[in-house]
Amino acid sequence: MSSLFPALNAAPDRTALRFGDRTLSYSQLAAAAGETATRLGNANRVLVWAAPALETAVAVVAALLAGVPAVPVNPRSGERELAHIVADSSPSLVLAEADTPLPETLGGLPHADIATVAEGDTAQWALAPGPDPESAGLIVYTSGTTGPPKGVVLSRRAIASNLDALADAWQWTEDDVLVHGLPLFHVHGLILGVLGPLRRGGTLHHLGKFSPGGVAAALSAGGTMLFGVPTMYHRLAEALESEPGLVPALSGARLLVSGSAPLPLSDHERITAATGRHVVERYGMSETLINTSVRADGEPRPGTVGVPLADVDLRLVDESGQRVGSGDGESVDVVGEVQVRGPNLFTEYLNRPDATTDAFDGGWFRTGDMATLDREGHVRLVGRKGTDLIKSGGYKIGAGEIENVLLEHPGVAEVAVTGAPDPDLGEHVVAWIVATDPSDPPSAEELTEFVSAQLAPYKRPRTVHCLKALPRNDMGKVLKRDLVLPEPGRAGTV
Ligand code: MLC
Ligand code: AMP
Repeated sequence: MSSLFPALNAAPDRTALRFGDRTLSYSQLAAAAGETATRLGNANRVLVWAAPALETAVAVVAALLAGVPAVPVNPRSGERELAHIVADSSPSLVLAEADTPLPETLGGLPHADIATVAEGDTAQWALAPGPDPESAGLIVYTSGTTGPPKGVVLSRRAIASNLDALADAWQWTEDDVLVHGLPLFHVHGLILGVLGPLRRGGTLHHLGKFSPGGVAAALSAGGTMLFGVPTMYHRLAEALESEPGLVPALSGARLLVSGSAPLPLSDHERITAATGRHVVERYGMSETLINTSVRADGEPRPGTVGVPLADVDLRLVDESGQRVGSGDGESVDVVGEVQVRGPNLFTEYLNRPDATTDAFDGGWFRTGDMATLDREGHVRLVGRKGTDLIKSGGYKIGAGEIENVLLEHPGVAEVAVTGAPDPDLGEHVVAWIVATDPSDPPSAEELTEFVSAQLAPYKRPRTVHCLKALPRNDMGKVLKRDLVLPEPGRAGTV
């Protein structure tokens, strides 16, 4: 296969990465990644401690050059999810920035520092022909409705073809400077946000941590594209008047892209009214990378996620498995589940053959997202099939994972976790509990801390309600759709 990153050789002097004041040109990145690749030895898989730092980008490029599948992990993972990822992916070693204190949960795995300069001659790495395109490039963990997160195996072919399809949709070139402050352990921030600019031979300017001021400064300093989750665009919309320089910075950008969750029309409208720019929405998933997008050369379509990318087949299917909403005449605007097919799809869930089989309908991947198609084929997402997945700040959170942790608290007899609408986060996590001793229920703080010891901070319940009983159907299944407050702030302990 040709190289995933031709610019490592072809554009040695161009800036590849900027994190704060630290930059690496393509030749410096080739040297640093080559040195890091040398440290991988015969690793079968490598866990990358994916802090929002330049080192994470170097480590992932190194693993891809060496043909060693990389497993990026959130450095703020809780003990339980980290232990699960280590046991499930059985990496040979951990790559982390020098002097990073690594938790005991890593169980004494060998580790190597990520190099930022070459110590020996590392030129061969960037020149070597890549391994088999069907081989695994990255394994990204994503929450499901129940149980622990699943490892989504993404081939080098899926990554390369999807980034090239996005370049076509967004007219993304080596002249682009991409700005974002996304985390580097998911598809959005890492694959699109780091590997995307590097595949084009352009530049990534990462903010370290998202803030409207950081966005204003980076776009004013030459940024041409911005990536963010809707919470980030909401915060930009809120800051349009107060943040100096933000309006001209956004107005001057070539492309503003939102994804990972729905961007409310009110935020679209506020940003467009102030800046004259339309935010472009695209729709993806860990398992599929990006399926659809509003095109840079197309009409702005707020409220839709655009059209399928080149090579992506998309169809809507009803409950009985029949195709609906083909966009022809009467089936326009009929709701169905989105199914997709194409070179963008993942290979499998690691160690989960049954889950992999269940995820497919023939060659089509069942996304679980519900949508309609309009007459021109634009996709409008309208919700999800189940209630057990929550999107908060663009993070996917499985209700079952949090319920399992809370059930281990001695003060909790029963629990259901749901997502409640939130103007900033899209949804926030709510726990509904029945206390073991109703006269002495555990406090919300105690339960939140209990969860945060086991899971990443963003999975903590923001609200806890104590009920006498959970609403259940005749089969005993909790009726989550009935778990809504009659009036804001009325029921239970918060
Ligand atoms: C959270 N916090 C709590 C809490 N819950 N504190 C007390 N009680 C609770 N119940 C703390 C957190 O630890 C954190 O602390 C702070 O509150 C904020 O939590 P947060 O949830 O991280 O929010 P915030 O920092 O405000 O960040 C918002 C955000 C972030 C938008 C920057 O959510 C984010 O980076 N989202 C991106 C998600 C993403 O990349 N998704 C892509 C998935 S891929 P502290 O100490 O940190 O301040 C995908 C495919 C596709 O979906 O299509 O792209
Ligand atoms: P993840 O598994 O974290 O990759 O999340 C994938 C899910 O995010 C999808 O199945 C959708 O439900 C949601 N999603 C991604 N992009 C969008 C978007 N632009 N609008 C609405 N939902 C989105």
